[in-house]
Amino acid sequence: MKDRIRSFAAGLGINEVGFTEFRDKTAVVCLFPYFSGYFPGNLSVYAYSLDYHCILRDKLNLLSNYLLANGAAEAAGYADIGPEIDKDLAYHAGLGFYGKNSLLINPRLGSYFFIGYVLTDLKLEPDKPMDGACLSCGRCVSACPGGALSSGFNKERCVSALTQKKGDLTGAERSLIKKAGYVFGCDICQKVCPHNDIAFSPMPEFTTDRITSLTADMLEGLSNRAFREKYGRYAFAWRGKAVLLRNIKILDEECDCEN
Ligand code: B12
Ligand code: SF4
Ligand code: SF4
Repeated sequence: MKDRIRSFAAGLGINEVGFTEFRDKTAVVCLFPYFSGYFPGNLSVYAYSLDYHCILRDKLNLLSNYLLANGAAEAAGYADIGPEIDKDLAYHAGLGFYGKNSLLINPRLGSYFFIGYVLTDLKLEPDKPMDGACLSCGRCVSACPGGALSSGFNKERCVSALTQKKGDLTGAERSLIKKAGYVFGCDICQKVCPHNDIAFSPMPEFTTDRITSLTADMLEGLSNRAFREKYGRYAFAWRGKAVLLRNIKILDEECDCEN
């Protein structure tokens, strides 16, 4: 059955599938490679394409339906908002190892992939965690603009988190966003990682409808409704227009934000 599931998933373009137990269920964990190149601009790579949640949901629904048609009484797909930490599931399903940048790394895909899974009542033998570890070169730790990786992972100093934080930012927080140069997300700890020195082959869904940069001109003057209509299908839109405009302005500021 596991081989049949893997070959059905391969037909959906999912080539990395692993199995693990979660509570009394089996998690069928899938990796979705998304790297489609570094483009000039101020968005991080994961935010270029149409919202990955929708892309993953559609594929996981098809996989769930396949399981339901093949003996499962229950099968439901999750990405980002499921009951378990996605990286942990993927790690236990043998799909990668943890990097010092706090991301899961797969030897064939590097770290530029999303994780999604289907929880099902089908009893399938769990896979084993993968042997292997990140090269521990420390490049991500040194390159991180906020020092967020110096001892474990410090969300408060991660630019990716700051670009999504609502409300007023402190001078130090604004300074970090300016230093990193991103309006949404941050790729620095993945860019420098030698595990990403590979030939990527992203799923085609992540290579179309790309937006790689945002400017104030694109957003100013749009009502919230018009913003949703125009950009609501992109992951960068979920925190709303005001947060994006704030970040764009930080990047455009001439001053040293800490003063
Ligand atoms: C909230 C969140 C964020 C927040 C905060 C992350 C945090 N660690 O708290 C912010 C906004 C910062 C963020 C940023 C990013 N995120 Co994010 N994020 C999430 C989300 C939704 C939840 C994570 C969470 O709650 N963690 C809670 C804490 C407690 O867990 P944790 O830090 O992962 O650590 C636990 C385990 O992972 C494990 N663990 C951690 N390190 C190690 C090491 C070893 C050796 C072992 C054994 C275990 C282990 O132990 C911890 C306790 O159980 C997940 C999806 C999900 N539902 O899991 C995506 C997710 C982790 N993010 C993802 C991505 C792509 C990113 C970004 C690259 C996006 C970007 N370009 O900006 C950055 C990367 C930043 C970084 N260096 O980690 C992907 C990661 C894919 C991958 N290859 O690993 C995920 C899985 C989304 C997805 N469905 O694909 N993210
Ligand atoms: S995403 Fe950026 S700020 Fe966050 S840990 Fe990685 S390099 Fe540091
Ligand atoms: S940059 Fe080096 S230390 Fe950081 S995750 Fe990659 S291999 Fe590990």
